[in-house]
Amino acid sequence: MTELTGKRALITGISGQDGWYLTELLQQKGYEVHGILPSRAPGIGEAGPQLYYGDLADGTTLDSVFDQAQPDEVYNLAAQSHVRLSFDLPIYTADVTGVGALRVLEATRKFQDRAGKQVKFYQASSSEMFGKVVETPQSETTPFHPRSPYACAKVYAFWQTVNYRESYGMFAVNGILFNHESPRRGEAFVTRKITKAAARIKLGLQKSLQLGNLEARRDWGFAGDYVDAMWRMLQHDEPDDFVVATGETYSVRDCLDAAFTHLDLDWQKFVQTDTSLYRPAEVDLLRGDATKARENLGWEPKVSFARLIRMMVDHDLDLARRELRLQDMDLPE
Ligand code: F7E
Repeated sequence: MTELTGKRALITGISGQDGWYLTELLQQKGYEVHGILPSRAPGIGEAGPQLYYGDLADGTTLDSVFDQAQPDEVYNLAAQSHVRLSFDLPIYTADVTGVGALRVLEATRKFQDRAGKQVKFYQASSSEMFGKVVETPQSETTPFHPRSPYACAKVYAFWQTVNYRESYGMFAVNGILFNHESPRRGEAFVTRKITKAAARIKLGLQKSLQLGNLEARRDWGFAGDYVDAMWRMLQHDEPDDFVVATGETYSVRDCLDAAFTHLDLDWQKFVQTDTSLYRPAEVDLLRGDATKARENLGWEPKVSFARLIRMMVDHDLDLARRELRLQDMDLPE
């Protein structure tokens, strides 16, 4: 591995799942990591990056953060990233997820001029942009058909990134990442909701689980593998856009099977469907083709779907055991 000590990275959304894994990866590579987060978050502080408070809905502090962080690479991971919630908060989502990316791009362009050095920009684009898919598997050449306010905002940010590359010659890239999960995944996303519930049901802490559409299919990978693809995109000779995916697709039902079977439970006894958890428009099936990333970046996923779900269930079982002990001791958490 090349010695990279001395490089500086700025990560927006550093307190999210991907921000945490990316911080660890970059620190291992000798980067000095700086990050923007909207409020105090547990976990990431322990990793030791330099933190700044900021919200992409308010871009006024970005210039001064850039001047302090002096980044060589910028990773824009911040977003209102929950698809279902984006139907309730469409304008906020457009502002943070769409225009927020433009605010970071513009701050990067201006800082690049001030600093007189190249600053590389990574945009967290999403497979949700393919939405009502026109072909399967989806690749870099598949047209977009977004199906939610979140996906529309991501399409806007995608094209702004391409335009900054083409208009200003910036090293600006889009990683079109398919769903990626881990024990650090937010509890409102379906895999984590399932693994947490399975573990709590196993220990008698919960009796049932309410879910929406069980037939939806996703290409689920491990977040730890996917942040490595982000970094590789910024080390590539040319700025370009890449799909990052496993090439396999599973249903929510398959995820239930994998999680509950790992704990010797039959999910059918505990799961109820709740139509209020359905989305006004659903993305039925996603499966990515990451050939371009494999051939050009030498990237490939290492963790299978089955191993990923087991890893998440085992982690949530530890948390549930801790919850049970606290309950038995009648101590506040
Ligand atoms: O839903 C179905 C739901 O919320 C997956 C984000 O990171 O990945 C994520 O977006 C599927 C959908 O992820 C529940 O209808 C059923 O079909 O885990 P999710 P997502 O919407 O695919 C992409 C790549 C992103 O960019 C996003 O930021 O599961 N589903 N029942 C449910 N989903 C949730 N959340 N909760 C349920 O109860």
